[in-house]
Amino acid sequence: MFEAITQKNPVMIVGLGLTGMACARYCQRKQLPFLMLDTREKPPAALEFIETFGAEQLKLGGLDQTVISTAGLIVVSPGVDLNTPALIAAKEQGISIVGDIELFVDECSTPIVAITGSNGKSTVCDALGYALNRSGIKTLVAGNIGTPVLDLLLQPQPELYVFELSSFQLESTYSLKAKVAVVLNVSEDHLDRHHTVENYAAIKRRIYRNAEHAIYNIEDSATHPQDVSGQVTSVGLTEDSDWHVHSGVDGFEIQQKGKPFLSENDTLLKGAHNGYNFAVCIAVADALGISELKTFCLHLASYAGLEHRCQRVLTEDGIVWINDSKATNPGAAEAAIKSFRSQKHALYLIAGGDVKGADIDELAELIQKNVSQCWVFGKDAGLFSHLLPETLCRQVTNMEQAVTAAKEAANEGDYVLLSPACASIDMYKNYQQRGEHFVSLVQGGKA
Ligand code: UMA
Ligand code: ADP
Repeated sequence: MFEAITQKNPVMIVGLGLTGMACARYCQRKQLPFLMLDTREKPPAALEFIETFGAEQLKLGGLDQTVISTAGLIVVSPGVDLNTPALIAAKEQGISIVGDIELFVDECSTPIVAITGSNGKSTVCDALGYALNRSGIKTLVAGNIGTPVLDLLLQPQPELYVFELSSFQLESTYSLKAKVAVVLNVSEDHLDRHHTVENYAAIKRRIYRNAEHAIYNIEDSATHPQDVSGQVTSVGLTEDSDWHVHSGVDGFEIQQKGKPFLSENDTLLKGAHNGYNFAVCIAVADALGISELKTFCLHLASYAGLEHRCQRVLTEDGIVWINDSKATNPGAAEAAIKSFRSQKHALYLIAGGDVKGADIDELAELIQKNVSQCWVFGKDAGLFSHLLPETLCRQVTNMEQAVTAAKEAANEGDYVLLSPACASIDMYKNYQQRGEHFVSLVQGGKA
């Protein structure tokens, strides 16, 4: 991969974010000459880059085709579209274009569990890391969840890596040979970049290439592996799946051939979608050959989950406020509504933001059947109010107005769910900031 790199034909790192900084550190460690390029005039990490590597290696404000054409290798950040004209031209010229995951797998032969899907990636990766480490298997978790994989090479090698991989990362990865590869589910997301859901799903399924063991969702045909030579395991709600998420009056129970392994009564994390997530974790542990699966399940039971994913907000008003700000696509919001709908209490919803080209018809139907009132704001709020009756769906200008309205409407015992179905980027820095804003308004008393 590095044959063409010289002082005159350096590595060109495209995108000065977390990944770009990790790539620059990697090149410096390997003494590879490199330039950093970013389309933005002022990418957030510019100062940090200049302080660490100097300003000469930095080119901001666009991808100059003449500069790029001299690259010995191009390393793209996940946020950079491979269909950018300068990158298409470089590819036609024969310059290799890879992402950070490709650099990592070229360097490191420690087994990797690779997880992708539209929803549940971070929860599954984090829960796996939690339960595997407690089961005595030294595991490091990284990738789309937040830590760039190349920075792991600075740490002592573990026994196992668990990588969360986005479609953006899989698009620039060619040589991954995962020990276990999983596609959790596919629902509409990132269509502004991948254009069709078929294309998006095909990119996700790339994770199965050369995998020793593929795990898929039996109910979701877009996750089914095709032409894999390794072992294959199914997880799902139907009894004929290898790992079956049985749904009963007390919630989920995870079974293998009718034998129970873990039930919702015992887990800190609730909801049918988390039953599925845990079943995948157990299937992964089984595929890894962990003999003490019952002990592994006990660890899963004590896993408390990540912030901003169907997280209960502590309040004294008797209303159950749920922060699900990480629901950045319709599929995630649908899972939250299904988890919290009930005959016993009213369910209120706060949604909206940037829907990234996804279709919200099914979500609208679910809202109509299960939600007493919803408030929407942000870039694509109009899409919701177009599909839903005015009495059910009110367009507001911001989170303050939505929380104020919810406080007026909800009574003790009712649920108010922030599950936006949209990215936050039109009004917030990220989903964390949106979630924190919601929590502060809910807890602050005054919205
Ligand atoms: N950008 C430009 N010009 C550039 C380069 C980037 O405008 O030249 C923009 C991108 O369009 C994007 C932003 O800058 O909006 C950041 O992109 P990046 O690839 O530089 O981001 P990093 O800081 O390197 O973070 C990336 C992942 N970001 C994306 O995929 C957009 C992080 O996932 C990941 O945690 C990190 O690498 C470490 O591996 C975040 C994410 O939003 C959480 N992922 C998407 C998702 O989960 O839905 C896929
Ligand atoms: P990802 O990393 O894929 O974005 P997260 O675990 O961060 O996944 O969860 C993102 C959103 O998806 C949250 O709103 C969460 O409640 C929801 N979610 C988690 N697991 C699932 C699942 N298996 N199916 C549908 N939605 C899910």
